[in-house]
Amino acid sequence: MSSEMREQAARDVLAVLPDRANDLVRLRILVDGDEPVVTVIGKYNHGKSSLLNELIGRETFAVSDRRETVSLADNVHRGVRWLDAPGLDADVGTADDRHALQAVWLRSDIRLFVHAAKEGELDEKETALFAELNADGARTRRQTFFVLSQADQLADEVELDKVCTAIGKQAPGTELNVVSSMRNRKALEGGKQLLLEKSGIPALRAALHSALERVPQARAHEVALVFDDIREECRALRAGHETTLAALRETQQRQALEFRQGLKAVIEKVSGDIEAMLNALGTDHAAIPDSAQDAYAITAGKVERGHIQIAYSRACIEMDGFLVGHGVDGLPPEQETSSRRMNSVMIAVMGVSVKFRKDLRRMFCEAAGRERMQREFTHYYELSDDRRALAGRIAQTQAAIVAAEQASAALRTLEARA
Ligand SMILES: Nc1nc2c(ncn2[C@@H]2O[C@H](COP(=O)(O)OP(=O)(O)OP(=O)(O)O)[C@@H](O)[C@H]2O)c(=O)[nH]1
Ligand SMILES: [Mg+2]
Repeated sequence: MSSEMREQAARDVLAVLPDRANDLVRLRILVDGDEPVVTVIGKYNHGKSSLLNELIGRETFAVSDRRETVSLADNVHRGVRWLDAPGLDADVGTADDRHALQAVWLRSDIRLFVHAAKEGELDEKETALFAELNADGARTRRQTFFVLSQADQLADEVELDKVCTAIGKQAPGTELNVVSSMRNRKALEGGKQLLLEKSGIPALRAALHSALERVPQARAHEVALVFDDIREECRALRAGHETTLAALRETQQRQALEFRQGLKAVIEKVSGDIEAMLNALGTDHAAIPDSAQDAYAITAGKVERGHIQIAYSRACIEMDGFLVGHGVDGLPPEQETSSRRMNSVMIAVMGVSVKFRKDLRRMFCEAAGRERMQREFTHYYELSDDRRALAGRIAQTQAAIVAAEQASAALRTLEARA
């Protein structure tokens, strides 16, 4: 697979699971399969760089009695990548701290948690970090060694025992690797075998050696684990969207059904009223045009036209009550005119006035007329704000499902490469 494909696949996964960015970086490191990485982690001046130098057997990393390592440094020695990280500052969470932690989480297979013996107990931040490293180790099988460094700075074995007991209480069941880089150096320079052993460095080196042999299995385990996790998260995400979609669609259908049935009932009701009114009328006067003399007189025609208009208005008001209750009021924006009073669904569907019996009959008493009202009001119902918002949420959820499917496919692509 080309790196372009791999990047696209990573983007597809991140599009739906942005919190997985670090996991994808870690996977990439694991899959690339470079040499195992051993890193140090701990507070500054606790002897991390010195420790790495002694383990490697040469002065690779800078050592000093002030805050020294400020950025990551690495060195490959005998098939192992040694990564020196800046010290954590117990008081301020600095950028160096984040950088160091990032390196530990993303790059390391084996972590050396370094704590200077003369400091006694762990502080809160160290305790939390060590617990976190162990919890991660339980999951990923990445190993963490507790290194009690600068042991020569304690007066005697009694002091050392005190410190070990105190730390043992803070981190129960932890094997403490007591070391002194200084003793190791002196022993090597002076050819002193007993001091060399007392430095704890050869023992730690041996323990590291076996740990390094377990790195390939640990990596394979971690690759499978991270893929499983992300795959499961993707699946759960998609399932969540599917549930949401089903609920939204159910609402959409239920609302539409309620609207159609409610509307039908209202139309039947007002049509029945109008039909009864029309049937109660006698001779049709409305169609007889008024003559010029009738301009200021009350004629039978005028009375009837007034009657019809009132019946029509009543029907409209009743239907309007139902429509407004269902969010159908103004015209949809694309259909609005400059006359605000005319921007009503009622007017758009019903017109402004009806004067003649035959028009009322056509509208309310014939199936075709009633069906037209049912159809047109339903049309405007679907264009109402709430219904559009609902349709929009459905479209969004569908898009989210497609994205989740894409992410799953992308993950399979990445897995095939692993
Ligand atoms: N006595 C004694 N001093 C040590 C030992 N290891 C390191 N030191 C001294 O402790 C100081 C700090 O050592 P570094 O190895 O630079 O410590 P570090 O943890 O890498 O420090 P930062 O890079 O600043 O985080 C230096 O002055 C070292 O010489 C040791 O085993 N015994
Ligand atoms: Mg250092």
